[in-house]
Amino acid sequence: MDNAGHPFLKGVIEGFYGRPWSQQQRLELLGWMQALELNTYLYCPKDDLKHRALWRDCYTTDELQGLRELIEACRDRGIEFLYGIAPGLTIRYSVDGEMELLRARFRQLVEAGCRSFAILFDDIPDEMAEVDRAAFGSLAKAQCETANTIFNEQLAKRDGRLIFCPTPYCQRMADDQHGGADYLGEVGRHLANGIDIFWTGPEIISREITVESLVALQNAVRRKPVLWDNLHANDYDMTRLFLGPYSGRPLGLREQVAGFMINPNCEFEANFVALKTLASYLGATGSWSSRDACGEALAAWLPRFSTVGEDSVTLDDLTLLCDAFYLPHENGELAEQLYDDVRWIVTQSPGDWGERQDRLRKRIRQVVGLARKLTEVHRRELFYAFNRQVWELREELELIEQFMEWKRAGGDTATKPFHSGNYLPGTCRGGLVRRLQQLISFRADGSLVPADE
Ligand code: GDL
Repeated sequence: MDNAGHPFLKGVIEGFYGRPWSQQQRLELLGWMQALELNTYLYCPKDDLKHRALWRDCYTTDELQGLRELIEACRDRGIEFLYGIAPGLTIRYSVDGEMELLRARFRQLVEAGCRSFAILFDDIPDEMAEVDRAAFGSLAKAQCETANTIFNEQLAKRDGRLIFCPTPYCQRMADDQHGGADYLGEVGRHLANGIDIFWTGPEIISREITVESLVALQNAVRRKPVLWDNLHANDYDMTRLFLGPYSGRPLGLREQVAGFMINPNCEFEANFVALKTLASYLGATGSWSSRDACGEALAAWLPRFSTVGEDSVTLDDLTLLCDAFYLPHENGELAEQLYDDVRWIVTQSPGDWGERQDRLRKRIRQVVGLARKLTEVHRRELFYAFNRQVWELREELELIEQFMEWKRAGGDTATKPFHSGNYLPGTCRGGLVRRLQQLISFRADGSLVPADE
């Protein structure tokens, strides 16, 4: 096992689909990272055309200037800047001209001051052109040789780092033999020792990552992987937002990897808790609680929510916001309680509501108040980051509140249906996607349920 004595990577990947962060947001990110002692930033926004679709073209002088500014800003803050390129959609591995174009791009970035890189072969078709198969035998070998050539020619002598993202980058893909039989074994054998590899865990979005799973992986790839952690990524479902803490990774995992890099929410401002709790996890000694770390992160985040109005966002408001948009597989405590109360009130008769009705009413009013306060936040990007989701939550809760009052006043859906003026057919909850979702849904175990079942 060899990770070539490189420093342990702790940081952020700008690696999601969708609108990349702005330059100003990136500079802000670097400030947060420096304060949190996170040491690595990887630039690889999927929808920067030159990162993937136009990987063959060099950057223009203007574009390069933006990257140069980031490289310098990283250097000033003691952060390693990594530039990521993803040629896998269209590259012909065996064609000399292709290698030349790749070399030119690396050279351009090296000249701009970048010394570390990532070459990404994720999310590409699981197939190879015949010429490539004839030349290399397998996709893994073609990709490894491409990475080795660049590394040996341009990076090794500069003490530059290269991270390789395999085509099967999680255990489920490897088990499905995505990328070919024994892809990871081939990577272990062919990828140069000094090159690192990315891994997202058992799944693309891994709820938990165990020490044992990584020991098995290390045996295949013959090095410790760098975690590409998608726990907070929301590009696959933009109706959601993940404001909860880093979690589901035991402290012992830190010895089994060469670094932790998170690829978080597309909305830059939504990532403060993710970053701060990652830093807290990485610095923890003895025991560590993700919920406690979350509380600390929210307290540190609160001043960012100053408003133009008299009414300020409170820590309890922020906890409610965070709990309502927590993690992919988990709601926060307050959201779980709110959900239980709503379920009870919707399904039981008012005589059995007990103390739940007051608690729920208070929470609904709090969400309505929070939605209003957020519209008054000075930092507009912060407000825009949540507006869509908070708006939707408020709408649903106000509907529930109306339904609750109607039920309490003796309303009975069996005799006289409830109507809300805000929910006219075809407006809220309308559109093709919602209708498709009603035709096909999923059980809790992930199995599919067609509408007529
Ligand atoms: C992926 C993509 C990543 C995306 C994430 C979440 C990797 C290595 N690649 O598969 O760009 O943001 O899922 O949708 O994770």
